[in-house]
Amino acid sequence: VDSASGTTAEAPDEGRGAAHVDTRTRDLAARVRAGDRRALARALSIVERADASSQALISLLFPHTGRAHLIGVTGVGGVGKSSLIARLVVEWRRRGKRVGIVAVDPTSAATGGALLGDRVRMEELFADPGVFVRSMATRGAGGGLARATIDATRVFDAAGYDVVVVETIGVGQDQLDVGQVAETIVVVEAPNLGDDVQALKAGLREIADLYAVNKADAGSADRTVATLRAMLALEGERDWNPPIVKTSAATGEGITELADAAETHLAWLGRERRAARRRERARAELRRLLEERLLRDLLARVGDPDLTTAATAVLAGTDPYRCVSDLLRRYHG
Ligand SMILES: Nc1nc2c(ncn2[C@@H]2O[C@H](COP(=O)(O)OP(=O)(O)OP(=O)(O)O)[C@@H](O)[C@H]2O)c(=O)[nH]1
Ligand SMILES: [Mg+2]
Repeated sequence: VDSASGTTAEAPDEGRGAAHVDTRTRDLAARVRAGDRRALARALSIVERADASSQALISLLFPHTGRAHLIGVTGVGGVGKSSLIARLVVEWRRRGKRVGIVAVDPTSAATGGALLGDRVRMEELFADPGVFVRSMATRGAGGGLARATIDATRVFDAAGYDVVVVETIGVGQDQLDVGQVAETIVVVEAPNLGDDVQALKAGLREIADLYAVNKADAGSADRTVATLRAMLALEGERDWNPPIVKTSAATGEGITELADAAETHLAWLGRERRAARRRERARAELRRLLEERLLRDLLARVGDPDLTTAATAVLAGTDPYRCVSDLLRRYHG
């Protein structure tokens, strides 16, 4: 029995909504909503496990979500995502917003001390009651990671955080697809030798709502901005033309503009586009959850003896596709 929620992983209380949730989980959810940081940390640990015990918690918190601005910050390794977020946090705090951060790359929050030396230190941010940083282990890559990250943003949202930032490398096989968790996606690029824009090569163009060309203090950012602009121009006018903001997490250049651009994007989204994006995310999540659930339920029914029998049939000459079809017919209708 899980100590936090009182439900067992083996017999999840799935599909019954929040009606049957035990008092300890109710108490935890209430404390999360009341802004209790220890409860928040605990709730995040529960959702990080992405197991059955997180479901009860989320069903209690879900009705209180939908207020936060969900911002994804993505870009290839080392472009300055964490450093930029640290700067943005200061700006958002100045604007009176509470900020929750989910760093999907486990090295991110952990290297907080290395962020631009002493300038903006994660520890200082940790000490601010209006900021909470949480890094997500990538061990549960794939569905588990997506689920844990989505639910972590829900926990922050229900806890009343105004801005919830998800830092991630972005798209890729065992990476979290940031579009699944964010409504405003900031793609961070850093100037590099040559004319290529790494974010574009990494397939981040389709998802970018804003571009930050970071490390402007280190030179040649103008060329990167020009290259990016030229590439975007080839695509012609769109409903929303992603602004390109030149930033430096080292000097603070462009941070106000970047925060403004994120707000402008949210305003542009408005109620309707926001709902449309939410619906798309819900569809993707539902599909993934269905896949997970169906697979688990089915595999729970097809027992080892069935597999042994089928394997014997394969050895006897029945092809494996046929055996699988037979098994599915038997157990799956
Ligand atoms: N000169 C300069 N260095 C920067 C800037 N932003 C970040 N850096 C440095 O670049 C390195 C990587 O910064 P991070 O913020 O950790 O980059 P990241 O994108 O979060 O990296 P990963 O999470 O590992 O993908 C660090 O040494 C930073 O100090 C900047 O604007 N100017
Ligand atoms: Mg980082």
